[in-house]
Amino acid sequence: MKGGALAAAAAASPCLPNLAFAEQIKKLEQEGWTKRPVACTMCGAFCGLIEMRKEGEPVSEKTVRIFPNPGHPQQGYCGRSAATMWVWNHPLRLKKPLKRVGEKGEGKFKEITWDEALDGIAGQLKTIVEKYGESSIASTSHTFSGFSKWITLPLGSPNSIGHASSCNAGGISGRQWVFGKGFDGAGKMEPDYANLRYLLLIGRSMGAAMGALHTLNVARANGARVVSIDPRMPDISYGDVDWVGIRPSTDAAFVMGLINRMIQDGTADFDFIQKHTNGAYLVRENGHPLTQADFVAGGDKTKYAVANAAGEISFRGLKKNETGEMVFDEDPSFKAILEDVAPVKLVDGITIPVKTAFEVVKETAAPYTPEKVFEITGVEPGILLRIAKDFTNLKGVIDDGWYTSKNGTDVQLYQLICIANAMNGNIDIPGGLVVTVGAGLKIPSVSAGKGPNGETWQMAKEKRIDKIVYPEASATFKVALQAAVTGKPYPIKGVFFVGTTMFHREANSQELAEQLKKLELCVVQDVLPQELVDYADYVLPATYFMERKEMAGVKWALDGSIYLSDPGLTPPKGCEARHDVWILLEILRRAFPEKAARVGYKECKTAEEFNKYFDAFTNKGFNKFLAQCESQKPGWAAKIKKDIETQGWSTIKTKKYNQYPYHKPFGTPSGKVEIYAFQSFKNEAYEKAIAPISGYIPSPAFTAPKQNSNEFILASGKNCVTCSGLNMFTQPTRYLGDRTVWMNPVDAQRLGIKNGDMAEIEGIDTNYVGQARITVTNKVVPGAVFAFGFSGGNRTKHLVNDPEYQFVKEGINSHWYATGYAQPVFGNVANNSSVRIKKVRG
Ligand SMILES: Nc1nc2c(c(=O)[nH]1)N[C@H]1C(S)=C(S)[C@@H](COP(=O)(O)OP(=O)(O)OC[C@H]3O[C@@H](n4cnc5c(=O)[nH]c(N)nc54)[C@H](O)[C@@H]3O)O[C@H]1N2
Ligand SMILES: Nc1nc2c(c(=O)[nH]1)N[C@H]1C(S)=C(S)[C@@H](COP(=O)(O)OP(=O)(O)OC[C@H]3O[C@@H](n4cnc5c(=O)[nH]c(N)nc54)[C@H](O)[C@@H]3O)O[C@H]1N2
Ligand code: SF4
Ligand SMILES: [Mo]
Repeated sequence: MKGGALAAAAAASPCLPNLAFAEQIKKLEQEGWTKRPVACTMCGAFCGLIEMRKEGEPVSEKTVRIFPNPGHPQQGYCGRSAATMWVWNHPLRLKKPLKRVGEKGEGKFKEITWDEALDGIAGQLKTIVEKYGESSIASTSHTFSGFSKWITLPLGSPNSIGHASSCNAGGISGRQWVFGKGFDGAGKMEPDYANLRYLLLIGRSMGAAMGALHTLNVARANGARVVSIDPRMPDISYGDVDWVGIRPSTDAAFVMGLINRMIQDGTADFDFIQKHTNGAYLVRENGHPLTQADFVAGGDKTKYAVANAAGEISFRGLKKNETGEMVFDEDPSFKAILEDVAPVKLVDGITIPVKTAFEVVKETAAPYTPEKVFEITGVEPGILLRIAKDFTNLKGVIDDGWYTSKNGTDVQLYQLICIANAMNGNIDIPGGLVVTVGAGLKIPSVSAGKGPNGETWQMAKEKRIDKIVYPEASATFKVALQAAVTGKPYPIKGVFFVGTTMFHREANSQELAEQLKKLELCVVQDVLPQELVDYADYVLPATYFMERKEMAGVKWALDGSIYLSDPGLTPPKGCEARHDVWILLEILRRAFPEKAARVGYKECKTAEEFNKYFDAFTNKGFNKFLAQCESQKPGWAAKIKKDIETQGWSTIKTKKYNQYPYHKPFGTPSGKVEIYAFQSFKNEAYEKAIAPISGYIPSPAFTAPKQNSNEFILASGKNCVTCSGLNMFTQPTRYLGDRTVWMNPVDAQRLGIKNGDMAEIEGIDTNYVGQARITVTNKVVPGAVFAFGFSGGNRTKHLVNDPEYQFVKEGINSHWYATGYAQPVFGNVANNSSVRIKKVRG
């Protein structure tokens, strides 16, 4: 396709139809291959794929081919999805239930039958629950459709805890502090990739991340400019993306430098700041906001004070309208000022000096001159000035992140990133940071105290364990593991790990290994023998996404769309893998049949029986959804059904721009975009642990390395092949995966290290020593080293003894060196660390 045609196609649709693939799919169809829609979970992002199958022949990687689903709102696009069939009949695939026979961590198992495994686990579960209560049982997973909750919640334990503290918790929390509850979750707000003009990626590799790369490429074809700020050069930087190297953990100084320039140069969107942020809201000298209650006896503490040039005071807040919706309650004609408010007289007769929230932001940003930013970050002053100019001229957007568990200061960084976006006035406009719409499809499921058929029950009285320690935690599973050792805040005795590697997910591997050894019951459900398996009492072979049906909303797209994933494979011959939810409910039923009944579950012996039970929820949810759509627009239900049948997805709601915060309030206390977080005043502990706005904070997670020595910050991340627990074992990763540690030539020369040398890598804080080959490359900044997160460093023992698969053990796992520091309020964990490096041999 020529440039013009490409641009035209892109303009017509946010999803550029992938013609080359569409043609191949069509050709195979003509040759008699059948077509099925699939939602990919090779990394858990659920991108839209197409599975083509040569019917009548045995299933293999030759008779099943995977393509991106052309036109899908979140089109699949990566090397890992291409490796899908290498997993299905992988030689190391877990085939039968296993019971540990050696010590924990040793990896010695014997094969047992499903009945033996399920009865054995159920017996232990019952004993533990009777002794320590339901809450002593926890479960966790990566996303994988939230299967892990199907044991804990019906059991009555609140401890169904996700993986966020090692993934996107920093981003979620930073966003929560600026946009509030309801806008903080994954996928609730996104950069409008398809309509971008200018995108700053700060610590976001876009290695294929969350299905956004395809849409981003549409914008790039349309001339959008992309800048990557990263200690290492990510693959996206090949071609037209500008890579700016930065010292790890110093990004807040860079963003503050940007905010400072926008204010000093007058290029910030002051009109937006005045009207749609809390910038004009008055605060006392101690930073606390002034409300109507400070000015009027009996005044409302949720109505915030603003002033105009004449020194008059007005109040802004929220109210419910006639239909019960929250709307802004303010005088739109009142011209609130952002600076230089005269002292104000309060209800108690005292006159006090005041500032605006904007002034606090301005003062916090003021020290971050280009020179100061250079000193902290290593980014040249000229580059900062250029980026500030382009960012404001093009009304650019800074990606507000995905993998944001790096340095322990991530919440503050992502808060600043959201603030910089708001000060650029690009919230909820085309090419900005926008609020997505959901499709509204709800599949009945289990939640705390509520079953899929309307059942209700009493949950255990304890609070979710991580919330006790980190009150605003999205999910900090390490608290449950700590409790296995300390018994505090209450004991955890048994854990179900449903599709998660733990060793490649969580910081501080030594601590993790010790915690796992303390569990009385450790059940691991997986597809492949990753390192966690070695610590399990029982290992249970699970089906993976190609072997089950699912319907849900498309996860990370602006429009509200729904998808069907119906790959229709069954596990290969000799593999007794079963659906994760069946495994969990069968264990529950055998231990507590009355609790399994809470979700309407009775014994299902065969996979077919179980699918009937489980698919009924999907059918019920879908039928209800169709009826709702039909009542809104006759004929719509038939169209949706046809879409699903022919393409595997259907778009239900189209994103409308200019809604938040122009007409509808955000979830913050003020309803505005809070460039100064009022939520930090929720209580004194918060105020100490998370300022309403912070500048650069050196990482509290690791000892800073000495400059120009053999000490480095070790950063990690992903790319298109060397990632995710599933992919680690596949042949593409064997040959394309990078299990080396990257080092800048300047540092390598000082240490006498040549490209390919074997080096010893020792944790400064954890003292762990590992070995890896060094790649000497300009693709990493001096003073930092880089290793991919999921490529090697897998220490699994007996189950991986096939010489073909020794490659998974090469290299390091950056978690050997990370301390496991967690932010005190949000509990997001830091995965970066500091290490010492010395050459071992050439
Ligand atoms: N290819 C691939 N794609 C995936 C996944 C996968 O496993 N592989 N997993 C999915 C998941 S779960 C997620 S959360 C998303 C994540 O998608 P992204 O958010 O794009 O995450 P990463 O690819 O890990 O990129 C993180 C980047 O941060 C850089 N970095 C590390 N420390 C610092 C620092 O201190 N400052 C700065 N500026 N940069 C730093 C790393 O070098 C790396 O390039 O991707 C999803 N998609
Ligand atoms: N150093 C470093 N650490 C990181 C990251 C990084 O970039 N660098 N990234 C972080 C991020 S963003 C995340 S999300 C986490 C991810 O960390 P993990 O939660 O470990 O995620 P995955 O690698 O996707 O591992 C999924 C596991 O589930 C198995 N599996 C796949 N499908 C199924 C299924 O259907 N059922 C069952 N039972 N099992 C299944 C796979 O074989 C694999 O072992 O790691 C975090 N940790
Ligand atoms: S980014 Fe790749 S691996 Fe992840 S869901 Fe999408 S297609 Fe699959
Ligand atoms: Mo993630």
